[in-house]
Amino acid sequence: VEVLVVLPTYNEAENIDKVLRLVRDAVPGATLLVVDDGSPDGTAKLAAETGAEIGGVEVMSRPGKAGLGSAYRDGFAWGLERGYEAFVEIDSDLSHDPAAVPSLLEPIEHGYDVVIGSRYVPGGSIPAWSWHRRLLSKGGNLYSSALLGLHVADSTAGFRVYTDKVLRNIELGSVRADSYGFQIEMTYRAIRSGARVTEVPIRFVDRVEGTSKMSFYTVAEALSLVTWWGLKRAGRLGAAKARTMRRRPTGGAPASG
Ligand SMILES: Nc1nc2c(ncn2[C@@H]2O[C@H](COP(=O)(O)OP(=O)(O)O)[C@@H](O)[C@H]2O)c(=O)[nH]1
Ligand SMILES: [Mg+2]
Repeated sequence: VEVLVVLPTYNEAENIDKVLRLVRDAVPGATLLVVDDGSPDGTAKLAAETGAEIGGVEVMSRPGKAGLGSAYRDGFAWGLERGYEAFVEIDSDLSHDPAAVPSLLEPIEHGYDVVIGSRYVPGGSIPAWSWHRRLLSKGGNLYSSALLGLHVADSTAGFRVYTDKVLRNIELGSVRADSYGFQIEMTYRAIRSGARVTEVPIRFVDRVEGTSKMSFYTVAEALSLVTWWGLKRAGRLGAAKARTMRRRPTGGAPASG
């Protein structure tokens, strides 16, 4: 399959050269698309320079910081127009090991539509995070799974692969969340669209260079969106149940259709 690796960047000057080389080594045939939001530290220029050396690197320069979710939506749309078949999401800060990309692509060859690089399946790992950082990540995952019926251990993970088919099915243009909320929304939409989703274990490491762009706002956004989607889902499930009961007032033969 034709693989597009999308790397969103905002001020990743210290990481971009290394991550591009490692991704290129891991998936020699893939195209690497850097989606940069006018990083003041010159990330886009550095990406283009590395690209000139290693080949197969495209740089999309957007005018200002518009968020991770928006960067992926633009990157995916770019790739869909050009006929790519598998879309890899990976952070550009080396938290996700580029060498693991082939293990995420493998299930796609076996018919899966979405592959999540998971910290919370056997073999996966997270760094020595403080208890409150752990609680936030684990708690957020449990809350999302429970409210949205996801049956996924790591719905906030940002190391993944999607097929072109699933990206077309989920109506990318109307996805609205950013950051963690974006990952959860994509998971939820993919599952509702009937996609086959699987998780493969990954080792997540804390970034060494540069700083995190994660903020309290993005966590609050994810939390409120999940609650809102959960309420809508409960409403739909309740309405469906009421319909079934109206159709079968005596508890006789199951209603058809
Ligand atoms: N294009 C773009 N990339 C972003 C933006 N915010 C974060 N990123 C990138 O998304 C990836 C993950 O962000 P990071 O700050 O490491 O988040 P964390 O791992 O949750 O702390 C990194 O490659 C960032 O450079 C944004 O607004 N626009
Ligand atoms: Mg990071």
